[in-house]
Amino acid sequence: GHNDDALRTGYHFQPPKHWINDPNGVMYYKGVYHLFYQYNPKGAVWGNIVWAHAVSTNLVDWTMLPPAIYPTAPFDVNGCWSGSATVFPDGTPAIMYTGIDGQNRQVQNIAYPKDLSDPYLREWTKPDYNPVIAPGPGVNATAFRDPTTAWKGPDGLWRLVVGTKDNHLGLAVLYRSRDFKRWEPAPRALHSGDSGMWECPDFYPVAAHGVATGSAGAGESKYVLKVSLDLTRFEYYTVGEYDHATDTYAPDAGQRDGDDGLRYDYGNFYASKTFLDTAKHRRILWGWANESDSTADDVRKGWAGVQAVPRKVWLAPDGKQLMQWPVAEIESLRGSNYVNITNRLVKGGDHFEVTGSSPAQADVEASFQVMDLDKAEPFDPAWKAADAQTVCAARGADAKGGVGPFGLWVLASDDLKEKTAVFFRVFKNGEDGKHVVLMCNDPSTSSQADGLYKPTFAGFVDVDIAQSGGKIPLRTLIDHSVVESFGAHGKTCILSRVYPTKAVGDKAHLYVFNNGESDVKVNHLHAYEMRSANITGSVEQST
Ligand code: DQQ
Repeated sequence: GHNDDALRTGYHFQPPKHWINDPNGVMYYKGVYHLFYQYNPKGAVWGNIVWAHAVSTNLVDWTMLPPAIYPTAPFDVNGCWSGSATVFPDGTPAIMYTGIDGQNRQVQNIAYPKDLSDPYLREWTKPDYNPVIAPGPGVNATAFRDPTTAWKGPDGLWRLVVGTKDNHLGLAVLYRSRDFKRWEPAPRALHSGDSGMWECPDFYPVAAHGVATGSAGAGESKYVLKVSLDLTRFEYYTVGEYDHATDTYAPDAGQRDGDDGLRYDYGNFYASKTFLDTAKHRRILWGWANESDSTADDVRKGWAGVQAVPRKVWLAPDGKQLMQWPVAEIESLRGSNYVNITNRLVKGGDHFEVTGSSPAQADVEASFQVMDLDKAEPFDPAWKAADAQTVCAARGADAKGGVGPFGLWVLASDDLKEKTAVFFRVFKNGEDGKHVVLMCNDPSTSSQADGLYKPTFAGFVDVDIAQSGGKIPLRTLIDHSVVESFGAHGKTCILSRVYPTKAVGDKAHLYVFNNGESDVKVNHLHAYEMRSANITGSVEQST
């Protein structure tokens, strides 16, 4: 039989059944975190899209609520697609979302809470003056969607961005408003790029020190623009400057733009959205992880899609990339069942099992140390950022190397026929003598089931491993069918969906492996069993 229920997540957000995709309208309002998300109330495939709703006081435990926004009017009769929340200076929120209207045009609508005294903001009202932004002349009405959170400029006007395309040119088009009701297109797009339709744009000031105020005046002079590329189904971001005079954004010099650029996550992570947590002065990122089994599997399972754990995001000290880390609240789920390993050497070609925790639902933090960096193989200077995946796919976790592959086998069966490898590989650049670190996720042996999509995922890790004495840290969140990893304190992240048939529940094992020539020392490894999040309430609309 199938292990469908055993593959459901214990602490990654998912509703009891049916299809979910993009996180929407994420916000913090009067002590409550809100997560809305794209949801099909009728099945485990995309369709009939509404905004389902869940609330939490700790970003870990959730109360499920009935859909907050669903088709009711000509301006959204064919679907309520993605959008964002804006919290006004007086503390009250509004939602902007894309409605699919009676002519199947994509239009932007506004919704307000019906009752501000309801702490959960269960019901939302759509004013009759919707849509507030319709596709104007020259705008592709079937590619005009996903409004961002709005921000107020120095001139007092509100601004927001909508994703669109003009042939192959992806665009983040800007609209401005004095009253949040009448919106005018700006003469120029905020930014554009030759990468096809830009879905789910996100634009925000970013804090260098990890204390976000959301105000560009408060030392957050750098901005981040993220877009989700419909063509590749990957997301890219740049760090740059926002010129208020021209209302345009430009990536900093040296930032790779387009599909060779930086990604929040080099794995299965899409349609993400951030919000400012004014309670804890941090910016939090939500992203959707699709299934990588077949549609038939999803229909049989009755569910599809999860949200990645909410991640804190901030600017790396060098200002060149973002850092991400699971919100600290997730650690409250760490159980008493816990393993601690220190200073254990793993010789080239060896592996050992980490016993004593429950590794199907776990949080593993480790620091590895390469003992002989001189064993690093030469790095081909022609390899670009986009090639990390090609390199890791060509030289998977079982291919012997000089330094690495070393790391974890997670969700492994006792005979090791099933295992997902999360690992590092270190090369040496002949030109400048610098080491190049790759982080990879190889699910090619994750399951003995057929019909699964098992791509190798990989990204470069921008660290000086020689400077750190050969050390590289890794954190991996394991949750039955989710493997979500953070390399080098959150410089490189990879989420992967896997569907073991044997390495399930208490049959799952955790190993450390080293298939490189150089020995590797596990400086420390903490493996915590994770309790399940407390999920209450119901997504069902009461009748
Ligand atoms: N999903 C939504 C769209 C968005 C896409 C529809 C991204 O609004 O562009 O469910 O996954």
